[in-house]
Amino acid sequence: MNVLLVYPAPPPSAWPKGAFRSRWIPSGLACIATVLRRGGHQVKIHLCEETLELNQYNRAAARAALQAQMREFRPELVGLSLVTSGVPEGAIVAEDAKTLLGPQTLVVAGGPHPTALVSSY
Ligand code: B12
Repeated sequence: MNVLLVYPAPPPSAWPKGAFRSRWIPSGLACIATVLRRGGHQVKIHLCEETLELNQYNRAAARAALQAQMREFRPELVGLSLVTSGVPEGAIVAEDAKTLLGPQTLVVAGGPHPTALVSSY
């Protein structure tokens, strides 16, 4: 199965002192990608912050770049890793996945925000 793992970018307001882009690989998504690859799946990781930087922080251009990757890779499952501040962009990514790839596309959200919500019930 083709799996696209996406780390939506928190908005600039979530960052202290206006510093926006940090250079890091989310270890949670890296763990999941490793397990899936060992299971024989094709996995790509898309870091929205990186795409934003490559597109001079133009959100529309960064969104178009992720849409292009969806059209080319045709993932059957899109996994989102969400901190709370990344939820608004995560909703946009989920909507794009369903619109571009079809309603049968699985969209799964994980990470600190969903974990906190589940454990609060
Ligand atoms: C290390 C860390 C960082 C590092 C990350 C380093 C790295 N390489 O990953 C740095 C310093 C960069 C960082 C930055 C920030 N962090 Co931080 N960070 C942590 C910390 C201490 C550990 C995270 C971690 O690596 N866990 C280990 C990995 C393996 O676990 P994981 O990422 O949670 O992933 C697992 C599950 O969540 C799940 N999962 C994750 N993604 C997905 C996706 C799918 C589809 C599925 C099914 C499952 C799944 O599976 C993974 C494997 O078990 C947590 C606190 C904590 N105890 O979790 C805070 C924490 C995640 N950070 C937090 C915050 C707020 C931030 C910042 C927004 C702070 C800021 N204002 O700058 C930024 C966000 C950066 C960004 N771009 O999003 C909050 C998030 C709170 C919230 N409500 O969402 C936390 C929970 C701390 C807290 N209690 O406040 N952080």
